[in-house]
Amino acid sequence: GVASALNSSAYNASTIASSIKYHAEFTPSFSPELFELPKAYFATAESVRDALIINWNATYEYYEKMNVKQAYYLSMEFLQEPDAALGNGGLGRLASCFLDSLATLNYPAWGYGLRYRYGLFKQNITKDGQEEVAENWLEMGNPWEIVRNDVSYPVKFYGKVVIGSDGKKHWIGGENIKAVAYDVPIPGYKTKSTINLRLWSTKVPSEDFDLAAFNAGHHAKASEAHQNAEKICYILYPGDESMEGKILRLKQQYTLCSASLQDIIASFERRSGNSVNWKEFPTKVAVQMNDTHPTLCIPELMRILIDVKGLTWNEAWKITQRTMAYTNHTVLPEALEKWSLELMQKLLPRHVEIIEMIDEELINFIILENGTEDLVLLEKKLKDMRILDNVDFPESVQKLFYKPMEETPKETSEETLKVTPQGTSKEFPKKTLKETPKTIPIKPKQAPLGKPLEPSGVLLDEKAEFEEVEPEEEDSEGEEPSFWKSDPKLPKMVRMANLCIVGGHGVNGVAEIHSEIVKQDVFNSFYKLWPEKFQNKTNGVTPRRWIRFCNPELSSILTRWIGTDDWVLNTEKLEELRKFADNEDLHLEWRAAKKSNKMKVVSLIRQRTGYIVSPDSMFDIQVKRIHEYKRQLLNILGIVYRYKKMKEMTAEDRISSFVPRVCIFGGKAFATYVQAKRIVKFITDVGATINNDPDIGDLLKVVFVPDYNVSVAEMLIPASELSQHISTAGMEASGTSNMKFAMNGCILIGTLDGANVEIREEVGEDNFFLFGARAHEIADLRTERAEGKFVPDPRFEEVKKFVCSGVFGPGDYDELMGSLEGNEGFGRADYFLVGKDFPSYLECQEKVDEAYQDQKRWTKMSILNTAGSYKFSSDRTIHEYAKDIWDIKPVVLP
Ligand code: 26R
Repeated sequence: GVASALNSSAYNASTIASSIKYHAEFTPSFSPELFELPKAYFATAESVRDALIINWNATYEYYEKMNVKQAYYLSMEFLQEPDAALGNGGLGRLASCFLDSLATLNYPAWGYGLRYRYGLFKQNITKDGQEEVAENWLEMGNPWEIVRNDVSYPVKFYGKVVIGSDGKKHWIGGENIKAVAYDVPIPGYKTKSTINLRLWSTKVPSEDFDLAAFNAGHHAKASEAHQNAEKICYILYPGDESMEGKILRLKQQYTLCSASLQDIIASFERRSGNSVNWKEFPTKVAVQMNDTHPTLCIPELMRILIDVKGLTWNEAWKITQRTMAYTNHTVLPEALEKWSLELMQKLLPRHVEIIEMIDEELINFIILENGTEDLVLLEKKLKDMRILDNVDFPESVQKLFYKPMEETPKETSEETLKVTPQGTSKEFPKKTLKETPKTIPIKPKQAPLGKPLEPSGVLLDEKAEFEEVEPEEEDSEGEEPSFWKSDPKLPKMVRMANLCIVGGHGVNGVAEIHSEIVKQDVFNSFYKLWPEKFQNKTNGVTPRRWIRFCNPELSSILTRWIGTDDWVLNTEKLEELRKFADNEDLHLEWRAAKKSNKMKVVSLIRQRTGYIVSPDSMFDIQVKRIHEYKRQLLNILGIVYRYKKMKEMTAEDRISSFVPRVCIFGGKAFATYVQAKRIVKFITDVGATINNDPDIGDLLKVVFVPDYNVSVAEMLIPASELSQHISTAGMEASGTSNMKFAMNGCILIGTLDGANVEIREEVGEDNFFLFGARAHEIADLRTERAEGKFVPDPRFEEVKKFVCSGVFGPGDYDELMGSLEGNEGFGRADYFLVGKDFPSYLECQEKVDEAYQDQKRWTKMSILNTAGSYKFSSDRTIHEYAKDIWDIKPVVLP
């Protein structure tokens, strides 16, 4: 009854009310006596969900019927609030913005992820800094999801590979679980199109319960399998210091890949009817891997196509490459995923065979492309590009370099190159070397497995060969292990990004400067080999959530001045504000809206921290994950410097020299990232001192808002006047909050990093506070520091000394301040160049104060930020992915 009421296009107060009443009564999450807020929320959400299901079904049926090409966005994180914090930060929130744009723009697309039992931890701030508490988002149930008990797939781990009677390889799993689908409908804005976010939850296959053990009283043993299956979806990013933790993470990644691909393939087969043509798979399916976390899709698709569907290696390889594409979201070396080959071999033995084969083909291809003329270069290429790291080269490849004397070198290397019979696909085209490979001095007895080549390509002499070459503990630098022999002391690894680049047709960075770094630096060897694979897709954010929903007051101003609310869909319309940038009526309205948003944050801060701040101060905000490269330390040291200067002045001078500011921080530190947690503690200590200093009053407040998440962002961003995006140049892939801030009329202070570069171009350089070293200068600056040639600005020395003097309490800041020294003993020697950028940061902050003192000028800058932000709608980004990577077209429901 409810469904049919909602099915009619007549949504009116009475059908909506009766639906809510229905759910309050018959969807039994709460006891019947009371009708309080949580119950009202659930009943309302469920009634909205009913309406969404109707559109979801219509969308699904239509796509199936039209059999159009679909894009599938695979992500370990999706970050939506208030309910589902299934993510960390930028990457997960981006995925959610993309779903909003995909639905709104009528693209046939689905998201796939995992349904973690606990989202990212809740952050408490105590006197010791950050404390993590489990975030039990499913405790009361999730009114938005629909469990599909009939949509489940087996996922297996461990076991072994056997050759079947059909002569084919088969993987017999040692541990079996099943992944069950939970669907979250994602409605588009002003369209019927409602797409799906399918989240997998893991369970034990039903037949696996050990009834006998349970009845015999071995209860723990009987439920072991359940626990084992269910723990895969317990939490996002389980600690991976232990072996257990590593296995769990790999199981998570494989579960996402395997279940999603089985689902995608089932849909393809269903849509193909009786005539499944696997060659058409890439014309119906595009899979986007959100960073490397879903990389196992590549060997998994290969495995299914070859072992289950009976395709040849070459057929499967072409299909896989044309289907998959990869987005890179970070260039930090420690965040580039590597997995232990040994671990992967145990957990996924067949996948490792496939990865080894891909690696071997890649090696052969690199040798063909480069020739063997320049062995030093070849060595560098192979080292850079191989998927397997620290793994012996296949014997066939070693033969290419070491030819036993008896074997006369051939005119061409045809023979030697026929190492992999599969190496004939177009994607690894087989080439005949034009020239005879360089003749290499040969050791008759000890050829392939003997002494390594030196970088020059010449064999070590006899003496060295038989000498004890056990490297001494202290100075082993001299004896680098050969590039084609593994070093037994180091683990063998699988480099996931390399596999993604090789196994897909597209690789993209997330801002122009980042994509350039990907091409010219991090993956340069691949770029030289396959320039056509590399693209840029500058990130975007959805204007529905990040303007229209979170900032209703600004939204109504925009609609009134632009003359239509069309800007919610067509953000280019925001540009029309430029004409009114000097209009005093607009200025009045603009400032009033900002003030009203600030008032809400005054309450939020009071409620969450107890601090009372003035809405007349400038709201200066830095919210993002706490990370050294994001340089919250630079910000807080700037504040400390400002505080010190204030203390040195008379009250009168203080008031005339400084603009009153509320400096707001927010963000979570990864639970095991010690230095990041020290930064959190330091910020709160500085706040405790300054906020209680009667000399300072409202001139300066420092607030750390605990548990920063999407909901908090929705309040802070509309209230912001200045926001800080101050990473060491070259390190922030894009940033996405910078876009949200600009849209909401906030002025940015930042380095030329990530999307800042493009934001500054769009809003105009007069409307952006720029400082700091440029990306191309960083390497030399680091060398300079390491060599002790850097002369720090006296203000930097002054501020560190002040911190260490104990003004901020008895906290131990040695490690924190020490990390900023160039001295030996403190490992990274100010790796993030806080000291280098400190003076230009201070000078830039002076310009900020000056600009703010002229409110007319500031308001104009603010308007021009909103007006210039239209490029950063995720609608623009999604159109680009659809056209350049996925080759999909909008499909509007009838
Ligand atoms: C598994 C582990 C290695 C891991 C590393 C890094 C897990 C998660 C991450 C998160 C990274 C990839 C991330 O969130 N990157 C951010 O992506 C945003 C969206 O593209 C960018 O805006 C932001 O600059 C970047 O840091």
